[in-house]
Amino acid sequence: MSLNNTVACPLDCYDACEAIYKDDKCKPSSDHIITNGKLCVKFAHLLNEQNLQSAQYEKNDLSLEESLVLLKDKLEQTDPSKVLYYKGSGNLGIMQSAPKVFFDKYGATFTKGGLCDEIGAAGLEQGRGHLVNPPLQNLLNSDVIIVWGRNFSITSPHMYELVKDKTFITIDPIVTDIAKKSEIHLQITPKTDHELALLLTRFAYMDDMDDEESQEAYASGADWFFDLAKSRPLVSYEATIGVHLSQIVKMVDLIKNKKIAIMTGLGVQKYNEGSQIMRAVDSFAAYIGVHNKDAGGLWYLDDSTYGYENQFKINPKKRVAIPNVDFGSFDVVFIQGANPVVSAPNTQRIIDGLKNSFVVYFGTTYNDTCEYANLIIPSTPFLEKNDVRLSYGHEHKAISYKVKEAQENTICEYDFANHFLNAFNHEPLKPQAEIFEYYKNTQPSYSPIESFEFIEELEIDALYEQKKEDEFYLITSKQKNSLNSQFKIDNCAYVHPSSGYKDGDEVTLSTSYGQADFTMRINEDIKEECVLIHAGAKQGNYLTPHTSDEEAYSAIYQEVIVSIELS
Ligand SMILES: Nc1nc2c(c(=O)[nH]1)N[C@H]1C(S)=C(S)[C@@H](COP(=O)(O)OP(=O)(O)OC[C@H]3O[C@@H](n4cnc5c(=O)[nH]c(N)nc54)[C@H](O)[C@@H]3O)O[C@H]1N2
Ligand SMILES: Nc1nc2c(c(=O)[nH]1)N[C@H]1C(S)=C(S)[C@@H](COP(=O)(O)OP(=O)(O)OC[C@H]3O[C@@H](n4cnc5c(=O)[nH]c(N)nc54)[C@H](O)[C@@H]3O)O[C@H]1N2
Ligand SMILES: [Mo]
Repeated sequence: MSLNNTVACPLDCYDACEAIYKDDKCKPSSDHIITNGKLCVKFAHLLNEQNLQSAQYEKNDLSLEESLVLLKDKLEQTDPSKVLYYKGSGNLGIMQSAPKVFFDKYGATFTKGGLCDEIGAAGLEQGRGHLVNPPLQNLLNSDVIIVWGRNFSITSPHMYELVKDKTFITIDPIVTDIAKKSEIHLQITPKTDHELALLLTRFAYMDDMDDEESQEAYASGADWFFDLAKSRPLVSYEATIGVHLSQIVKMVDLIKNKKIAIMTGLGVQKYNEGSQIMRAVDSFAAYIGVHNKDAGGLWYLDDSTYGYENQFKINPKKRVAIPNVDFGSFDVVFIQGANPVVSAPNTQRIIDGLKNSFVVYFGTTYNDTCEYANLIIPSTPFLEKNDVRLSYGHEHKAISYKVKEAQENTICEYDFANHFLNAFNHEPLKPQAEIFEYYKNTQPSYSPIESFEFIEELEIDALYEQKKEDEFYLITSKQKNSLNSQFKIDNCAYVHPSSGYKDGDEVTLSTSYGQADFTMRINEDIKEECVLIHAGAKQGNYLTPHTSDEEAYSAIYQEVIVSIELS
């Protein structure tokens, strides 16, 4: 065991904190700039998790060794292309990628796209080639922070803590925690952020805020983008976006001549044309010259491995899009660190598919998906394995040393990969210490945006044109005390008092994809005509589409209209 005693929070979160392990306890690190001497409630929940103690086959305990033999036999008997490798984001340490190398060499089918940020990432990459957040120092140097489709203080509480005294503007259909702390809150109609970006561009132009100098330095197509912004009468935006022009004037006043940070999140992109929407937001940012300065910039969930050489390179022959993967069409489904029964879209379809396949679950806890697993292999919990945690929110990494002996009957992802590489006569991975040291010691330098192309046309079907008066937009976003489907889950549906429902009403929600029962909660913070169901709610994804967006093979959780009936 190493004398080094830092551990990295493995949870899927912008913050990626570091703790010090001492006397059987985790204390927050004060040296890690993001953690800054505090840990959050989700980390505390993680430490209290009931981890899997034993492998299981058809709900009966067996030894780890027996479970690995069983899996080997099963893989030998199956046509590799009929084996699906499905990885979630239960742990974001880099060692989680080790099993990919085995499944690639074996010839399994992989997934493509994602359930998270991939749509927005595609939009940003189209405009600027790569996806790298500005340095954290730029955020600290900014004057005004525009929080755009992100629940900043809840989903990245540590990053928020570092800048909480700045001036905030929030763009969100919900009166979020950060909206309450903001100078201005634009309570926008869902899926109209591209329209808002165009409207802001118009006002910025009128206020001489277009930054021609920086546009010339690295961008092309600003004129086309401005033409797009001009193509509609100003007042027509009020009705569709649901925001008064006076608020836009106020916002433009507040950001003029200021160093602006734009913190974008998943909210703008959970739609079929989410990549276009995100690119429109980024184009507004480029128009007013937010990029490539030493203060401010635009942040999203970035490619945290940018600048590193991938130590787990793969080249799968076949991939299937993750939102509409049909588990039932595979003979074996291997699920690692994911809980698709709650987190993936169209729950009924997921369950039907899992029932028709041999399901192997490789994870740390017994989750909803384990109910449908034929074989469960316990993964070693994070305190018992070496790892490096990169962040998609900022450039600071966290190092995780093995601080406890691994529990018997568990196996870590690296050892799992090598075990099967060996069993199938493939070359082993590089030594784990070498991979660990590489990620620990490599520090890619910041890559600014080299060239930027403004979005020049937008083809987006509005949800407001499809929604009937008595129907609702679906908002599904994160909750404070849970991490996706893990920990403390709130299963209710929230609506505005104007909906006419009463607190505690039992209702059935339906969409063209499915239906489910909920208890209603009435809350002034919800925009009228919206229904909020948190990520991780057991029933939420019975309502969501199992179709991919137009660009990134990724899930479009909010591309639905909801009907509500008292049950
Ligand atoms: N506490 C907690 N923290 C987390 C997580 C968690 O589960 N719990 N999950 C982690 C993960 S996996 C991720 S990917 C990140 C995501 O973190 P965020 O990017 O903050 O994502 P969400 O919470 O899904 O939604 C962001 C906001 O978008 C708003 N929104 C919805 N629709 C629209 C729209 O059309 N336009 C605009 N402008 N806003 C809209 C929602 O009301 C919500 O406030 O958080 C990470 N951090
Ligand atoms: N309705 C709706 N659905 C959503 C979202 C939403 O906003 N709304 N958000 C989406 C987003 S952004 C994301 S990222 C996905 C997340 O979806 P998933 O990736 O499926 O994540 P979780 O549901 O948190 O399940 C993670 C599981 O990982 C396991 N695990 C934890 N640590 C380890 C480990 O060290 N090793 C292994 N092998 N397993 C481990 C735990 O058993 C846990 O149950 O959900 C998506 N689903
Ligand atoms: Mo995510």
